[in-house]
Amino acid sequence: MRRGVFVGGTILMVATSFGKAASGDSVLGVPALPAAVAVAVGASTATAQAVARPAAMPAAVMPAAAPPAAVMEVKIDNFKFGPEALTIPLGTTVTWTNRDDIPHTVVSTEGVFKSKVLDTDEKFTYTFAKAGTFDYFCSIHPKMTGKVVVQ
Ligand SMILES: [Cu+2]
Repeated sequence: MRRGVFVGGTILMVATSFGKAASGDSVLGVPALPAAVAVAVGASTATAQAVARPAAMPAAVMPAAAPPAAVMEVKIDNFKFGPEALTIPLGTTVTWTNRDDIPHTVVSTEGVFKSKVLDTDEKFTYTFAKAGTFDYFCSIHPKMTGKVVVQ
C-alpha cells in the first residue's frame, strides 16, 4: 500500500513522506525507499537534459578553445617599468611586480586598468583581450610611464 503511494505520487508527496521519516517519525519503516524514488525521478529529468547537450557542445566549444595564454612580467624597479614598452599577443596576461621599496601603481592612461597601491613585492595582473596600444603610468609618480602593445 505505501509503496503504491510513493511510486505513483508526486515528487512533493515523496519529499513530504521522506521529511517525516527523516524527522524521526518511524511510521514509515523504509526511509531509504522514498530517497531512492526521489533520486530516480530527479535523475531521469536531469539525464534527459544532459544527453541533449553534449552532442551539440563539443563541436562548438573545441575549435574556439584558445591555447594557454602566455604571461609576461614587468618589473617596477628604481622608479621605472621594465621593460617600458612591451609587445604581446592578444590574450596575454601581464604581471607587474613592484621591486622598489616605495609604493607604486599601474594605471592605464585611458582608464582600461588600474592597480591598487602596490607595496614592495606586490603584484598587479591584467589580461589584454583587445588589440591596441595601452599607455600607463604610476599615479604616485606620474613621470613613470610605460606601454603595452597588444597585437
Ligand atoms: Cu610610482
